[in-house]
Amino acid sequence: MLIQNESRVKEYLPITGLADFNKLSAKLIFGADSPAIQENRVATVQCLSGTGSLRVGGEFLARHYHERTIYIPQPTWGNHPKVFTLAGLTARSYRYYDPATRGLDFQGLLEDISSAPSGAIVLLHACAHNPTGVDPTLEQWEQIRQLMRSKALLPFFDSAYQGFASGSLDKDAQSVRMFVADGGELLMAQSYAKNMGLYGERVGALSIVCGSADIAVKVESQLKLVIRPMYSNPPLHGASIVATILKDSAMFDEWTLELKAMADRIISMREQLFNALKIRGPSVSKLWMFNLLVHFLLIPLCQSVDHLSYHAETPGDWSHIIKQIGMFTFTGLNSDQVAFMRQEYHIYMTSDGRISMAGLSSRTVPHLADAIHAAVTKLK
Ligand code: IK2
Repeated sequence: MLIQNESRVKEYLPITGLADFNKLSAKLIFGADSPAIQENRVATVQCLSGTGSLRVGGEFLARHYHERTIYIPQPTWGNHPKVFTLAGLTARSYRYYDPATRGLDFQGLLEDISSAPSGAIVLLHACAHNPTGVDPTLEQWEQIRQLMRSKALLPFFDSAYQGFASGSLDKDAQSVRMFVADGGELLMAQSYAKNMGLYGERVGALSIVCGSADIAVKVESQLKLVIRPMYSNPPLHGASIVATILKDSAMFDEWTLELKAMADRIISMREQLFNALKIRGPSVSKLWMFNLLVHFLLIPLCQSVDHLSYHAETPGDWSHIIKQIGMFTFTGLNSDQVAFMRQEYHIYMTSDGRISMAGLSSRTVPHLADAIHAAVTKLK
């Protein structure tokens, strides 16, 4: 549609980007009925994807906010500390992931956030935490919200995966909307890289929810002063794609269906990998033949075959693979095991053991399960 529209031009956008895109992006994350939007308390600027939104938000805070420390989860996306430090903030970490349970270290998180100085900034992954795939429950989010508001801590949400965690755009925005509903201030960095597949278009948005419409106007004006010397104005094409889709109800519906299909496929990959690890031992084709043999020959002979251990489970508890959320699984493999898998199986992942579930297919799951099985049995 965009290419065929001959009236389209390639003029510069305003410093704050495409107005329609900004409005629709705020609506997408905060909800159509968001009180903050209705009261004009949101200043939104189009930025260079999620990274650019974090950087502009970081520089704005370093210039104008009274507290320059930002608390980021441990672990987090590797770029976070660099983005915020170069923006002029001091990055500290709060406990997030518990390697023992491969789940959330909720107690550690609450303790660390409680001991942050009043007014400090806290970076929160809105959903599908990268790299762990571990998200707080809604009840835990509520506790985090209460604690942060009671200490006047400033939430800075990073939403790089809206729609990818549950398959529902609204569900994946619930954490953010809880904080907006209490009327307090927050920053929000949005990326369309993953959920619209617009990686290279570099399209995202920074929204600052303010205390009043008057403050939002001033904040927007100051954001322009951050952006103008940084990159002057943002790129046009990606934002036009997003605005076109968000504006058109038929295209929007089609997009949400595709998102759901993507999220469901990722969930199915998690189940397939988990099941493959449970039955690992002989290779899948051999196992399949073995299963046939067991079912057709041995079962009639031996009714207690269910108790026979005819296939070896991969050692360890792998239930985190199906419990974790979103695109990434934090496997719990150590760096030696990761190196072994690279060397022996040509499987490539970050050295912290993170794999992208989106990169897996039914065809490649058995190879990965073989490699994990070999790695954890050979290298403890
Ligand atoms: N924030 C988080 C939490 C992200 O995961 C990302 C994207 N990461 O990309 C995959 C990887 O390198 O691990 C971003 C922000 C920023 O993404 P972008 O600038 O592409 O929108």
